[in-house]
Amino acid sequence: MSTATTHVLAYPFPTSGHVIPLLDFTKTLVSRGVHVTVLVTPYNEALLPKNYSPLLQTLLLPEPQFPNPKQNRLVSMVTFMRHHHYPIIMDWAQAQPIPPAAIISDFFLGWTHLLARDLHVPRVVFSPSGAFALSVSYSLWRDAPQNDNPEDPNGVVSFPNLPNSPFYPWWQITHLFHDTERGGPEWKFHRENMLLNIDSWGVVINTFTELEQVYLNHLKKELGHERVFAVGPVLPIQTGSISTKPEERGGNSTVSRHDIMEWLDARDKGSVVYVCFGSRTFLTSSQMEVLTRALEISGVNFVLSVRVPEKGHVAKEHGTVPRGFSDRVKGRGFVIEGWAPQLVILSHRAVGAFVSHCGWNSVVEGLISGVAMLTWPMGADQYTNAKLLVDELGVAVRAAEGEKVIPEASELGKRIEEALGRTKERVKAEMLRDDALLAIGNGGSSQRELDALVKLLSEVQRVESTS
Ligand code: AWU
Repeated sequence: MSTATTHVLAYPFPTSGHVIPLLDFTKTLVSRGVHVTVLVTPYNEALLPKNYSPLLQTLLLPEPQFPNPKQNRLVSMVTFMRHHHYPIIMDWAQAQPIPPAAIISDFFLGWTHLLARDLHVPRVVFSPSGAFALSVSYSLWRDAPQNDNPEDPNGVVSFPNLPNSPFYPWWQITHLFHDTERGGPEWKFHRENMLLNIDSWGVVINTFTELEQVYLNHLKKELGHERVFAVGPVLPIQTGSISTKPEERGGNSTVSRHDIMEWLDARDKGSVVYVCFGSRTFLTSSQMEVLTRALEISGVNFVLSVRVPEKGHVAKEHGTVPRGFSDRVKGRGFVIEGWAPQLVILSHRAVGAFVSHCGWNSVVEGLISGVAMLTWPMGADQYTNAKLLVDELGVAVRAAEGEKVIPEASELGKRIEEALGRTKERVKAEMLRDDALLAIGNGGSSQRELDALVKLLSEVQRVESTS
């Protein structure tokens, strides 16, 4: 199958948790001879490796602006992209000697389904979240279930049409659904984008069949077609191990690789707990207080990575590492205030457990590392991801939930310490790691799904070029 002429557009939503997996996925397409033009903004252009391949090109688009500070930031960004990027992409695509055969775009950019229709090519949704979370999101925005008691944050929202009929207290539903006035312009904008995702030609998900079979089957049934491709984990992995090349995936680390590797090398296998809450979460003061006390009480070796506001960005109220904490844990605690080389840390033999907010990239990275996981979801799809890990897969233990369900520091410290033991969760996590490595190995399920997608896209290209 000739893929050399297959040309696709890859259009990430410009935040780390969405750009990182789509760029990694783009590289797997290029490795199959597909020509990819990545639509980048100046912010995420820096995340692209330089001179990666002649098959990997970029089209630079204007950085989203936020003219109306009162407007929901995500709505503002997507609105800007739709109004300012759409015409540029249209003109550029129509001027190409080999027009793109498809647009692969983040699920926050549902409007690209309309752009693809104008270009007479299929639009493929790229989901940086898993199949369970995508199933919940599609059902939430399509069916718009009511909280049975809107005034009560603990009112239950259930999803009876999904496998295992999940249900959530209202406060765990993505804030995009209930922070914007139901039926108001922002709510409708999100809903329209999500409904356009459902109408799109196909969907690529950073997951693997053995991990989310029931939800992948559910999506195929709901969407009425088989074009649901589980191609993950889409990490920069060499066969059998996670890439530890110095390339700083997702951003420049605040600490040198040498320092963190030297610190980890000096510790026993599986003796370190890694703690990180993704690229967007700021802990509140009370969360930081309980977490740092728990790490002190637990007595474990740990690497704690916490976000600090970027220069010039005033973050909402956030917790800071308590004064004297680093001194009190000297010798067993390594604190990173900024950006950690997460993949490098997780793949180190010394790391045995991972306290995570359950952002989907962190979930996938934790699973491929075979570490026991402790869940502390904070928002977005993370409560669903934690439900999958704890209740359905049994590879994780609940540490806490957002700001509402936080154990005493002594109890949290106990859970952290126990996670380093030979727990049943760890045994299952190691089995799932093996499944993940098989999935992306030669002949694995994710390789087969990716081959099927590339074949379909090359056939679309042929039809397109002869029509
Ligand atoms: P991750 O998905 O773990 O978390 P967020 O950044 O919060 O991602 C969606 O994107 C998630 O499903 C959502 O829940 C939403 C968001 N990283 C790193 O290398 N160093 C750091 O210090 C911190 C993060 C990397 C990490 C991962 C990514 C974070 C898809 O939360 O390895 O790849 O940044 O993504």
